[in-house]
Amino acid sequence: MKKKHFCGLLVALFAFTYPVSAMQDYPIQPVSFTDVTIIGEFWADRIETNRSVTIPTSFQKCEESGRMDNFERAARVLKGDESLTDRQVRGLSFDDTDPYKVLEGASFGLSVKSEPEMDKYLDDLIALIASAQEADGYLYTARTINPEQPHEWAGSKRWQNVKRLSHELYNMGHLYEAAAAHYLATGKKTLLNIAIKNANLLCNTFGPGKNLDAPGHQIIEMGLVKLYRVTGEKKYLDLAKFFLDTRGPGDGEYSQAHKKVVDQDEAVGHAVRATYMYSGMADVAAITGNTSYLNAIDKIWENIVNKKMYVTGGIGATGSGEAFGRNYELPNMTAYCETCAAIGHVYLNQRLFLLHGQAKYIDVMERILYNGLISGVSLDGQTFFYPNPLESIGQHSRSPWFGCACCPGNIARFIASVPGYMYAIREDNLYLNLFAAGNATVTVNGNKVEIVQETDYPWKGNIKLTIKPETGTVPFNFHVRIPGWARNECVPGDLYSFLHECSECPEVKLNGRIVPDNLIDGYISITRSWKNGDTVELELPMPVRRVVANRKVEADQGMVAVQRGPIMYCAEWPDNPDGHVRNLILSDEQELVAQWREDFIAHRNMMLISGEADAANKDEAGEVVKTKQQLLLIPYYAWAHRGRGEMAVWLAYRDEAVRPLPGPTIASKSKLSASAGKGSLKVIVDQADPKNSSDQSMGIYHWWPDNNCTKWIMMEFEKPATVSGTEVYWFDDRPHGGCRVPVSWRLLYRDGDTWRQVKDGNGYGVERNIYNQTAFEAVATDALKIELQLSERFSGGILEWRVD
Ligand code: FUB
Ligand code: ZN
Repeated sequence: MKKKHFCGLLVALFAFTYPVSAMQDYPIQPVSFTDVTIIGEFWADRIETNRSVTIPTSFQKCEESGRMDNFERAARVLKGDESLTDRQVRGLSFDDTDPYKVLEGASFGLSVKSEPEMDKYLDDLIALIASAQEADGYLYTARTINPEQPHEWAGSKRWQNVKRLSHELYNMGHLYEAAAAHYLATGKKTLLNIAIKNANLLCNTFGPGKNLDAPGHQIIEMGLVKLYRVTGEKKYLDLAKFFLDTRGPGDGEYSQAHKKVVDQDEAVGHAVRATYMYSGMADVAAITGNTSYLNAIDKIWENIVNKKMYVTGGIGATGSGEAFGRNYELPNMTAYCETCAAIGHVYLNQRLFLLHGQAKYIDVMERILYNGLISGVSLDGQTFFYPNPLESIGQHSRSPWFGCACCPGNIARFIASVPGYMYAIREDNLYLNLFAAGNATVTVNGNKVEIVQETDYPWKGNIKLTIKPETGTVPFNFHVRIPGWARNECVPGDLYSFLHECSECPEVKLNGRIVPDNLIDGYISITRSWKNGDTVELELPMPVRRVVANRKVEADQGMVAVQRGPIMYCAEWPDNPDGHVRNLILSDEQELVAQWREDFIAHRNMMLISGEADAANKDEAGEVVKTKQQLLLIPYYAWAHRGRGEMAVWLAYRDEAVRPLPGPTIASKSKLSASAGKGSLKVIVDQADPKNSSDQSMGIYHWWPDNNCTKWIMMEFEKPATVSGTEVYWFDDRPHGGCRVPVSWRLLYRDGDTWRQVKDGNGYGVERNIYNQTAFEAVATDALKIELQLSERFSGGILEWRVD
């Protein structure tokens, strides 16, 4: 296997240790990414691509999209520059966070690799940020540019909307995170001083006896803890705790303000806000010993992992509110699984591991990392996913940037720090959590030890570790994680399981001799005085596994997903005959084989899975016909690199789950067009019957958020036909969504160049949960058109359209 080198540790001038020594913190401490060098192709490629492509292009996007200009205009306003004519606040109230996040990622990069040009770029950017900070520390361009007419979410006065959408504190959370990273990377206090000035303002503004409002979007809590760690100023920690304690009850699930944080036991509301809050609770609990926070986040973790997590590790089932769904509500095509939420989910699991020392958190973290998180950025580092769905009919594609660009910057900062998730230390205990070729320098009980890791993980399950104490022998307990997937445990809990037991067992050898299988908390522990050249070898069998979901997950019933090692697979259109994959049936008997492929998607090497499947198609009579064909599966993270088309993580293996291709009907063979809306029009003629009007599982075509207007959908037949009836299944996602059945509609047919209404049309129903039938006088035509009137307050959409 080809190896690319990631140059680590060239400039480890400032190690990532907290300067304030006697501070209580997580009982287990991660080994800083500055002390871990990855050379293994999988992550080295990601990290290098992030450094050399994602970070510079994200900065460029921030420049092109006016995000830097916002700081510049705010600065000119503060200087009283009368020549500034454009004082209109545009974009989103949290656009400042995008440069902050990329700055954080770039700082992480500077911690391991000297880049004078980037260093200078950051200096200039920091000077720009400083110039936009108000005299008392307030920093929020969405108001400073035009305090009389700030951003519509900002509120007319400072903090007025802080509980809702102003994001004044969210912006600062990201600033503090960037400031800590920049300071630790470069030793410069330029950004840190900006953060401190702002944090002091917050300490004077918020707290008991002052403003009691909770932040509408969390992250300030984590940011304040980082600021506390680098400065030792306890008031920042106290403010973080205050922001947690002042939240709720009675302020809604969206921002987790429905209950006091310590009373929460279910993951609800906006998934990014939620995971940032739970992570902030873990941080404060680690430092203060607050057990009520711990009890709450332990229960919430159980809820996520047992009831609300996708098999890719993604979270957030619904786009409405970018939120967690109900327990077991995990639709695939409409899965939200925001990239930022995957990152927040990693933060939470890492923190729970640092508190509890159990590998089950790393099992979840690994699942997120290799699947639903890195799917958020293309292999060339240039395009991104915001939601990461598990199924597509071609409506999804990556984008180089977004109006709401929270995800690219988050990726940029996260990927740079990945080596920091591999090892951890607690006194004389060294934990090995993630596998990647490279080396790490750890300090166990005051002794420096180098660990060299040789492996082709995640493609091969053999890992060789060579231990090299700097001097003499060093006693410590080496805890080597045995991933759940290698122990027949797909996930901790019962949300997903392997369809079949694997009889091959993992094996650990110390200096060539098998170590007894004394698994504790997911680790095999070896206690000894380690001497130079000691080796630990790990053999993790990696057969292809079939995964099934808990019976309560309706969306996955009768379906199977494929996993090998930590990687989840999917079927994508370019690799399978006719470009259809949602109609495939992967029977239980079918053998699946791992197949190494070099220079494949985006010129990357990867393990594929091949076999055979049945393709299910309906014939003219509507009967399902099955045909054998080749099946090729690719790692889920690598999908959507070759244009739009079908993709599915879950494939049917039982009859009830089969989704045949539509039979040849007038509708299915027609060309469809409509007034501009969202979704794919193909779904409305796919002959998949919706369960009800809010069933989005098969896709919808909708016009949200448009309302109070007329829309149309047109069906142009392959050849003229005589038609006399039609059936329409309307989309309606009441009570929470924004779509309802239309107020009225009519059917037109094409007569030469003219559209005429069908004669004696009766029906025109606008009922929910049924096919609304309309019969009319038979007419020979080559096209039909529905014209519908959306209601005054709501938008609308369509699930299925049949023609008789
Ligand atoms: O509100 C700020 C960010 O924008 C959230 O974290 C994302 O979910 C997106 O809504
Ligand atoms: Zn995001």
